[in-house]
Amino acid sequence: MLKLRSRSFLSFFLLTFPVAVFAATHDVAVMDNFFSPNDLTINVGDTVRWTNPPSGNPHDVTADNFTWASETSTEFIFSKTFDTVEEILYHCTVHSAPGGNRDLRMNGRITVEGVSTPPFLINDALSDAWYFPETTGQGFLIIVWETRKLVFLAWYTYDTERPPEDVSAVLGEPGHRWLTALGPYEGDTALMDVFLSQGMIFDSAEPPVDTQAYEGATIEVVWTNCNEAVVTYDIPTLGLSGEIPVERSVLDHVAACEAAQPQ
Ligand SMILES: [Cu+2]
Repeated sequence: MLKLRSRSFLSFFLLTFPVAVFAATHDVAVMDNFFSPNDLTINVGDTVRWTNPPSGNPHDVTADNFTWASETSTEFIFSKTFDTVEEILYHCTVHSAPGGNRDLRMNGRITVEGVSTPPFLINDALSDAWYFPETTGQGFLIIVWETRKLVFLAWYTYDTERPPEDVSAVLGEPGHRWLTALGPYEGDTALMDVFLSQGMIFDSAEPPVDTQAYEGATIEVVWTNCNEAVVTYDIPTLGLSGEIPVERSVLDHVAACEAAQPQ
């Protein structure tokens, strides 16, 4: 019974701990007559807690611009949360003044820094079928090779206008088009050159494939998370460019992708 309860507690702890680490409390001791530490770098949202111990002499914590202050007392605990990126200078009004040298006098500094979220990292688990729900007739097959740091993309789409009524195809329909793209990636972004394969017939070695790069054509894919990316295409020789927000057709590999992100 006891074991079960400790396990429940452990699960609770593990589930709640990641939330708790985002905002920290930093302690500063109010000494005679200095702050320890007197120079502190914290993240936005963190709290600083100044403690003047019971046996202390009268001190206070006062912003150099006088926008906030603790009581002046022989014993206090004063906490303040900092929600904006800024540098704060403070002092004790009993033993110093604004702008005093903190290494010689009772002055301190807090540097509040922005919390930078780590960038999304492209990984193998993004390999999938991607599409834009408003244009379901086309889609993208994307493959990521992490070891080679390459992304391949096949865009199954259509011509820019419908073929004439009298144009026919044996297999499929004459409006079908597919483009391929290949290129390196870094962080959340893959930048690929666009290729056009042509000249072949169905399941045959002859005539041989003629694969050509579209001159200057690029496709860039930027992922924002494990199920959202923006495909930006630019085919300058045809005057075609645009952005397509895409998502996966199924979500089976989202968990593996999320596991590959930095924590
Ligand atoms: Cu003081």
